[in-house]
Amino acid sequence: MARKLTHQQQRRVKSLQEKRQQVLTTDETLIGQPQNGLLIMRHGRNAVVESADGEIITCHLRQNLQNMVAGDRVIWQTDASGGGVITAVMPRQSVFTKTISGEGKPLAANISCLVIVFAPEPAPTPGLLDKYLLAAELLKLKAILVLNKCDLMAKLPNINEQLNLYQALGYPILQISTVNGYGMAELKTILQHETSVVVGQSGVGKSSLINALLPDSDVRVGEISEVTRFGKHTTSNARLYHLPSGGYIIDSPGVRDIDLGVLTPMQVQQGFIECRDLIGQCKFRDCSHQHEPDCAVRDAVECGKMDNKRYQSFLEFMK
Ligand SMILES: Nc1nc2c(ncn2[C@@H]2O[C@H](COP(=O)(O)OP(=O)(O)O)[C@@H](O)[C@H]2O)c(=O)[nH]1
Ligand SMILES: [Mg+2]
Ligand SMILES: [Zn+2]
Repeated sequence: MARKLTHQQQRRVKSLQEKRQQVLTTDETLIGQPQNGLLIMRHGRNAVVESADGEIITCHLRQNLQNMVAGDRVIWQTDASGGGVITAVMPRQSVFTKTISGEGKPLAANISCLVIVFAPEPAPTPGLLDKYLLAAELLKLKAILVLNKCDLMAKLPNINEQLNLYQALGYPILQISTVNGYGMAELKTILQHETSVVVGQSGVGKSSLINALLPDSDVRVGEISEVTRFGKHTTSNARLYHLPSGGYIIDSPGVRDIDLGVLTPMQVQQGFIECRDLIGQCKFRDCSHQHEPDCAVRDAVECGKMDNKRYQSFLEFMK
C-alpha cells in the first residue's frame, strides 16, 4: 500500500530525481566520438586533457571517475558546451602515490623514470641516494642519477668513489651543469622516451634543471590557463609537460618529495638490487642481517658484492 511521503521525504526524492536528470542531460549532450586523450593536469572536478591532435580541452570528471591524475590516459568525448567529459581511464603502467609504500592519494600516473638529482653542494646526506634508488626499484621505474653543478666538483672530494659505486650497480650517471649547459644534451637524449619525475634534496638544482629542459614553461602555463580559465597559480597539482626534445616531465612540489612510508624488510631487500637475489637465503627467516650466523647479506658485504655504505643504508631502512 502506498504510504504518503513526509515533506522531507518528498524533498529528498525530488532532489534525487533532479540529480539523475543532471547526469542524463550531461550524457545526452555528448556530441563527439569517444577519443584518446592524455591528462595534463587535474583541477578539482575538472581536468585539462590533451587530445591525440595536441588540442587542449577542459574536461569534466564524472562522479565515479574521480581518481584521475596527471599522466593518465583517458577516453573523452566533446559535449555541447565545447568542453568534454572523460568517460573512461586506461589501466595504469605505474602510479606515484604520496608515499612509496602506496598509501595516500595518487599524485601522477604512468611515470617510467625517476631523475635523481644530487650536487657537490649541498652534498647528499648519507643514505639519501639509496633512498631514492629504493623508491625507484619499488615503483619499478628506471633510475637516472644526475650530478648537477659539476662546475663545483672540487667541493665534493669523494665524488669519484660515489660515482663508481652506483655505476658498478648498473645505474646510469650523468654529470651536468645547468649553469654552463654541460651534459644537458645527453640528458635530453636519455629523457626523450620517458615520462619522468625529478627528485632530490632542496638546493641541488631541480627547478633550474626543469627550467633548462622547458625553456618556455611559463608560456605553456599561460596558454593552459587561457584555455581553462583555472588561473596561473591556483593549483599545486602535478602537471605534465612535453619536453621539446621528446618525452614528458611530470612536475609539482608533491612529486618532487619522496616519502617512503612504512616498508616491510622484504620490500627493503627488493629495493637494493645487489641483494635482491639473496631474499630467503639467510639461515633465519627473520634475520636482522646484523649478527646472525649464515647471513647471506653480511656474506655479500664481506665478499665485496655489497658496498659497506650501501649496507649501512640498508640497515637504516630496515629499522
Ligand atoms: N654552480 C651551479 N649552481 C647551480 C647549478 N644549478 C643550479 N644552481 C644554483 O643552485 C641553487 C638552487 O637551485 P634550485 O634550482 O632552486 O634548486 P632546487 O631547490 O632543487 O629546486 C640556485 O642558486 C641555482 O642558481 C649549477 O649547475 N651550477
Ligand atoms: Mg625548487
Ligand atoms: Zn641476514
